[in-house]
Amino acid sequence: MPNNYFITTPIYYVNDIPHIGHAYTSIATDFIARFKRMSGVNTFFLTGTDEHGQKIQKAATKSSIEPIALCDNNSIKFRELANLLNLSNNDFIRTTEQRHIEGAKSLWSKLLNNNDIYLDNYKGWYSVSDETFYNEKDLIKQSDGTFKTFTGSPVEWIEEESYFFRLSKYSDQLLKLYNDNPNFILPKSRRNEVISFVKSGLKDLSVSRNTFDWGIKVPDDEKHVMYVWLDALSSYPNSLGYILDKDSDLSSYWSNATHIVGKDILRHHAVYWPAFLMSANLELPKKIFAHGWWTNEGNKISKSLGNAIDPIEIIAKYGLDQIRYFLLREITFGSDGDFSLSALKSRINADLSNDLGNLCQRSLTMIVKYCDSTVPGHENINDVDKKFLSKISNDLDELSILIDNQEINIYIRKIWDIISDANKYFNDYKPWELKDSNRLAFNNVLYVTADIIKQIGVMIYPIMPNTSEKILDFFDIEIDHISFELLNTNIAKVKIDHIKPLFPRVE
Ligand code: ME8
Repeated sequence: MPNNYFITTPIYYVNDIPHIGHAYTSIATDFIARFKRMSGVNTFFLTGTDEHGQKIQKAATKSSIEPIALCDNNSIKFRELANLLNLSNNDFIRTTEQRHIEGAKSLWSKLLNNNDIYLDNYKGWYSVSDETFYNEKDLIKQSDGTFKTFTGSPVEWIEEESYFFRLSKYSDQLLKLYNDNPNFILPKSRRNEVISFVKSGLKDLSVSRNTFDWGIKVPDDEKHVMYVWLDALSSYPNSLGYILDKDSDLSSYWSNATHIVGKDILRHHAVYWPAFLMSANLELPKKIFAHGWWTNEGNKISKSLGNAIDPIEIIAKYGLDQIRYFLLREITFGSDGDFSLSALKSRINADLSNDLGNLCQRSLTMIVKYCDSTVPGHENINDVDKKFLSKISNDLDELSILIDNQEINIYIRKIWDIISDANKYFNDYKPWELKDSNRLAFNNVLYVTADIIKQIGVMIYPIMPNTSEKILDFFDIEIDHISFELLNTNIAKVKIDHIKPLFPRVE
């Protein structure tokens, strides 16, 4: 089996501009993609935009423009955000692209050929904001008698002719899938929610709409457009050309696919999506990971509250790597968390400026000042130092397991434990007291500290690629082909000619 790995973010709706929640999912996915590539895995990372459906059509009407014009305008903003976030994505798919439309239609035909699609009438609740059909029992009744969804969105009652997918037929197969593959849905708490949902009884799913026309036309019945989720989910394999051609150049990536999503859209990915693929006789993804929800200073982030955090603004103010670090470090990946400026500033000042920045600054400046800018040799290294320097290499397997379980913040904590050990090492040996009295010991402390800084530079690459590049550049190491091999690069006698502060403190 080829050493391939496919990882995706959700494809984001273009009814509005991106906010911090989108940036979060993308950064976390980028972290995993970069880590996998460093581990020598051929990684294909997909992101993109979801451009059909009633929500987009309504937003376009509101702005008095054609839906495609709205899509073009806002899709570019998501693409620009991907650049700004320094995402290492291999593809950016738009659901208005022909390659996607053909793949989505082909998926529909496969479901139809398997006799899983039939025409009937839908009568029930629909949330345009979530683009989701809801059973009344899954809605929250408010004091004024109206209903809202668990995501807080309003619902409307709709009645229209619709094609249905025989979702109910797949209940047992889905439960078997979850049972046979305990890591198919992570984290575990969310897996349990999905299992309860399926066990509570699946109804057939409406998979077309005919009261508006902004979507992919149903093959052979142009009065209907495909339900936007059936359309959108197929974008993942369509990026690889897999639905149209299982033997396409990139199709083999599909056999090892991981979808990173927010908890709001887990049901679509963990229930509808595998059922569609089972019906179409296509391979299933290997893992669906649902992360938690960010609030802003304790409040739900929503357009109506006017409190959406603009990633462009916050990055301009605090720096990209600072924001990447904060988002990945602040909360357990999978749990909810709160975005507060005080927490952001304290992470920047304590973890980045003090712990990492000062470690580099004070130790490497000593090399520049007292060692003719040259990293000392390691002739005097003792067993205790050797053990310290081999810690990261020895822990690599354990760190990889953390990433396979999506435990990103624990990975970061472990790297910061090493930074703290390095600071302690430097403080305990007090090289400033040794520089005249014991040159051998002085050189040794500076060598060991510089080497551990180099290793930290390698390990922070998935978190903060720009900072990683800056640190490795101190030692003249280029990161074009970054891999864990760089942990072993010998830096003795390397010339260091410029030490720039990494993270200015913030007020
Ligand atoms: O659902 N906290 O697109 P979308 C954390 N087009 N993550 C958040 C967040 C928050 N407050 N707000 C949004 C869609 N997200 C569909 C997906 S995939 C085939 C189709 C992130 O623009 C999170 O990943 O509404 C969430 O699942 C996603 O943005 C929803 O993006």
